[in-house]
Amino acid sequence: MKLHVGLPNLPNNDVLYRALDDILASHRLTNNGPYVRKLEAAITETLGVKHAVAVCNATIGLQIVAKALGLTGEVIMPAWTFVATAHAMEWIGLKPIFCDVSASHSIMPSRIERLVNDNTSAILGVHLWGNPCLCRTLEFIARLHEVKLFFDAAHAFGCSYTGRRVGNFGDAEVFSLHATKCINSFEGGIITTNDDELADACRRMRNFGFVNFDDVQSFGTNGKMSEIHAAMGLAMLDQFSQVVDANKANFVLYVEYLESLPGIYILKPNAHEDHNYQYVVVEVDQAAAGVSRDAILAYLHENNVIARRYFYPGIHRLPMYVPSRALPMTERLAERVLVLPTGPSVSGNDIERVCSLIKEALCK
Ligand code: T4K
Repeated sequence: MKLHVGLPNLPNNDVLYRALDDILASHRLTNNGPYVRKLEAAITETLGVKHAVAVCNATIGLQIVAKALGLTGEVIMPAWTFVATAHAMEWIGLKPIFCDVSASHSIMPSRIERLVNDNTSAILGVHLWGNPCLCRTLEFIARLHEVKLFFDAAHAFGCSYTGRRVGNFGDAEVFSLHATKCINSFEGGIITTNDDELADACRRMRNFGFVNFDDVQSFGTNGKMSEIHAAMGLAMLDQFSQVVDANKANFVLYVEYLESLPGIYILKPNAHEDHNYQYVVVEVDQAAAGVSRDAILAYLHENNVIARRYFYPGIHRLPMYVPSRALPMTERLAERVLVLPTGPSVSGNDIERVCSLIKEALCK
C-alpha cells in the first residue's frame, strides 16, 4: 500500500450524501446558492474575518484579488512556493518579481525593499506550509511604498500569527480547498478580506462582473464555487479540529523519530500559534547526513512512500521564467526539502516505517 503526501481527507459520507439529496431536490446547483453562503458564513466565523468569498480554486482566487485590487506591472513574491502563485499572476499579465526567502521559508522583508520600484503594484506573500509570513513587517513596507499587499494562504487554514487567524492580514488572503489540503471541497478556494469594497469587487468578478440578475458592472471571470463543492467544504469544516489533532499527533511522532538522525532537520511551527500541521517538512543536509535528499527520496519511493520534493527547483528556475536573478536561500531549500506523508489516514506505524526507511537510507 502506497503512502502519499496529500492523500485527501474525507468527510462523513452520510453528511455529504444528505447534502447531495438536498441540492438535487432544490435544483440549485451553483451561482451563489445556500451551501456556498453557509460555507462563507462558517469560514468568516472560524477565521474571525469580515468577508469570505468562495471561489472555484485558489489560483483563480489570487487572480480575482489581483484584478479587484487593480494591480498593474510588477508583483513581488517568493519563488519558493507552488508554481500556481506565480502562474496566476503571469496569466493575467502581471510580472512576478522573485524575492528570496529566509531560513523560515517566508519572503524576506529586507530583500523586498531592494526590489520595489515605480512599476511595483503589490507584494504577494506566501504562508508556506502554514507558517505565516512576517505579516506586520510586510504591512508596514506595503504602506511605506504605497503598494498593495495580499497573501497566498493556500496552506494556512486555521493558522495564526500574533494570536490572529491568517485570513485577516494585508488587503486580502486566499486559501486553497483543493483535495490535498487539510480542509477540502474537492476543488475550491476562499478569498478573505476585512475591506467591504474589495469583498464586493471580488464577489462581482467571480461572477462575470454581474450584480443582480442582468446588471454587468465590471469585467469578471467564472470563479464560482458550486453547491456540491461547498457542501464538501462544510462537511470537512465540521471535522477540522479532528484533522488538526491527527496531524499534530503525527508531527510529534515524526519529531520523536527524526530528531536524533544526523543531517535531518524538521521544520517546526511556532508552538505559541495555532497551526494545522498539514505538511511535515524536513531539510536534508547532505554533508551531515552523508547522503543526498534525492537519494533518500528515491529510497522512499522504492519502498512505496511517495514523499515529495516540493517545490523543486524554485519557480525562478523554471524555463518559462528565466532569466532570473540568483536566490541563494531558495536554491538551498530546493536542494534540501523533503515533504513526508501525514494526515488522519497515516498511522503511527506508518510513521515509524517512514522514519526507519530514512534511517536505512542514511546508512546505505
Ligand atoms: N498556492 C500554493 C502555495 C499552493 O500550494 C497551491 C496548490 C496553490 C496556490 C493553488 O491552489 P489551487 O488552485 O489548487 O486551489 C498539489 C495540488 O494539486 C495543489 O493544489 C497544491 N497546491 C500542491 C502543493 O499540491 P500535486 O501535483 O502535488 O498533486 P498530486 O495530484 O500529485 O496529489 C498529491 C497526492 O495526493 C498524489 O500522490 C495522490 C494523492 N491524491 C491526490 C488527489 C488530487 C489522491 O489520492 N486523490 C486525489 O484526488 O499538486
